[in-house]
Amino acid sequence: MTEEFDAERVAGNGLLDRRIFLRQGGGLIGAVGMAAGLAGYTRPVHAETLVVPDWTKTPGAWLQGYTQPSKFEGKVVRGPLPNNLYNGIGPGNARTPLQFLDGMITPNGLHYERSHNGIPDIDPASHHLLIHGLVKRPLTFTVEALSRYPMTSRISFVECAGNSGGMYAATPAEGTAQSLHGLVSCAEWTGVSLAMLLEEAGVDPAAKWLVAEGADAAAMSRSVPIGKALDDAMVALYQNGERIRPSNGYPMRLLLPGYQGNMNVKWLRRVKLLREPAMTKDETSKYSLLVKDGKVAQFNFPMDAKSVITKPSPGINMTASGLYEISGIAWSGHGKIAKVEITADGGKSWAPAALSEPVLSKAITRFRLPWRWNGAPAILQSRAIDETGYVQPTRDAQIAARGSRAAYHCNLITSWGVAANGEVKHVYA
Ligand SMILES: Nc1nc2c(c(=O)[nH]1)N[C@H]1C(S)=C(S)[C@@H](COP(=O)(O)O)O[C@H]1N2
Ligand SMILES: [Mo]
Repeated sequence: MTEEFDAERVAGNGLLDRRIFLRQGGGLIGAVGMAAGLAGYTRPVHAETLVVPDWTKTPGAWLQGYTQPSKFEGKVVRGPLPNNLYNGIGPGNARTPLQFLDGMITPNGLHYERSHNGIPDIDPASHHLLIHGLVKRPLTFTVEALSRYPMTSRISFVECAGNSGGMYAATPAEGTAQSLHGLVSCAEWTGVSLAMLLEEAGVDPAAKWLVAEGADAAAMSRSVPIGKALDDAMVALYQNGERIRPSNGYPMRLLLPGYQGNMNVKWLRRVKLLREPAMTKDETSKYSLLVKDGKVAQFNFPMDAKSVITKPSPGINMTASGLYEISGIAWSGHGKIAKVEITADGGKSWAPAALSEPVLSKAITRFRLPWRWNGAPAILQSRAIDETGYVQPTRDAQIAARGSRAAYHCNLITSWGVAANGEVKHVYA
């Protein structure tokens, strides 16, 4: 072993060195893998006859035009869905089942959704995007016209500013990673750079803001600083390679990487360039961060760094003591995730997790760390640090800074309590 570390004791209560998973350097794996007892993942079984199952004995099912997940994955659905108060129309949200997913990408059918007044049934042949206001040439684009422009792709998370709001509550809300944190998802978005379209329209130097408006019955509208619009904003047409789902903005949405989900206007129909922010209903009555003295931080757009452990987590319980992989997701609206640290002793000692490649700016990053659970109660937490050096705050620090009436932009550290019987619950540590 060339490097000096104690694989068994990177941090308290059984956290192991992240490097025991590295594929490179077989020597290290050999030595440390043995030392750490990687064999502990599986239990030896008595030799068993290899049976030939029924599905091997007959030809399988016929082809489908658009495939569906296995019928055995029926629990992997968005939810909990709200009561259907208005006969299936109107406002609602659906959360991503984070605890059942792995990797960094959210499948399209499981992308979270927040729709303020239902999903419009838009015929792409009759949809137009208008760019007007302080421009030299107002322009309208059909879907077909936009589809002829050069496309760019980027993997980006979208997160509702109301996500994790329940973590501000005085007592720990019962829930899962999904119900507590499921208003975040990550997809590869493909579309036309907004800067390119604005350049074609000719931006008047007096334009400092734009207001983006959706074609839904909520007429969702948000003001965006011109700097963001000319930086990495996109009129997205595709989501993970296929046309955007109706629930996520078909046939086009505004993508503002790292900014409040609400500003990523779905069913985009209008971009108007302005001198001042429009002060729309959606940016004045909601989505603002309360600060301690009862004032409001106006126009704080990026979502700060956050992380959550998805495995184990409520509903994804531990079984027998032994070796496990702790895994979860981290993201920051300010850039790349630089580091994720994990504690298994309620914050006394921390170990750095391995970050799965690719680690991309303003995208979900998957982290992993081996843990030898000794079967005793434990408190697991993760904390994300982004490339600006920002550290995800503790619950006490965030509440102290914002007061008890805060509702939005909650990114405090989540604690999962593991009981001796393996059950995992949301706790305050
Ligand atoms: N036109 C329109 N755009 C919208 C909304 C809406 O109701 N109408 N909801 C917003 C909110 S509050 C969020 S969090 C995100 C959700 O995006 P998603 O449903 O694709 O996850 O879209 C935003 N864009
Ligand atoms: Mo939202």
